[in-house]
Amino acid sequence: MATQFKNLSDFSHTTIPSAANFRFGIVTAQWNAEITGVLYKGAYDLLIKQGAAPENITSVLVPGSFELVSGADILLSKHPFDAVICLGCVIQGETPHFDYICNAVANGIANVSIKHNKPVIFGVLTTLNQEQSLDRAGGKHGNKGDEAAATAILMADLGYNLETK
Ligand code: RBF
Repeated sequence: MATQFKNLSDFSHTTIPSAANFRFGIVTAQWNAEITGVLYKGAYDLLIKQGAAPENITSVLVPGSFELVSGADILLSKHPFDAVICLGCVIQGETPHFDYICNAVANGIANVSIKHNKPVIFGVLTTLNQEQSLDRAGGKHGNKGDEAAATAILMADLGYNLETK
């Protein structure tokens, strides 16, 4: 697995800019809530740590990862967020249609991003079992939520820098 040798909360290879000027949406799936709750806390806390104002972060819940796509679409239809973070956890052993869900979510998130011309971040764990998810939700491989928030800030900053040039 790609993250086996990488800690998802280690950003020493890159500089994360200030998030102070940006508005973020966070869409979190309630399926596997004990894991997605940790992803959410990681993402929210990192945005705040990088200077985002709490009133500039809008958080919504959706039932499962499949609904992350429409959740992000609804958010971006209502407000001009600088980036939207989608958080979910799909576990293969418990999901017979694992491949369909993962493909639909990945393609759906990419399509919503293109539709709105805004970064929509794939903060979805797709693992073989619960242990692998726990390892990436504040466990030995860090927190995918941290990584998703860092990516959101980097992408929001990219858009901002291009606009102001
Ligand atoms: N949603 C997830 O976010 N993660 C899962 O691991 C997951 N497993 C599912 C397993 C089954 C058998 C079913 C029926 C749904 C599952 N879902 C899961 C929910 C899915 O993303 C979606 O919310 C529902 O299928 C309703 O469209």
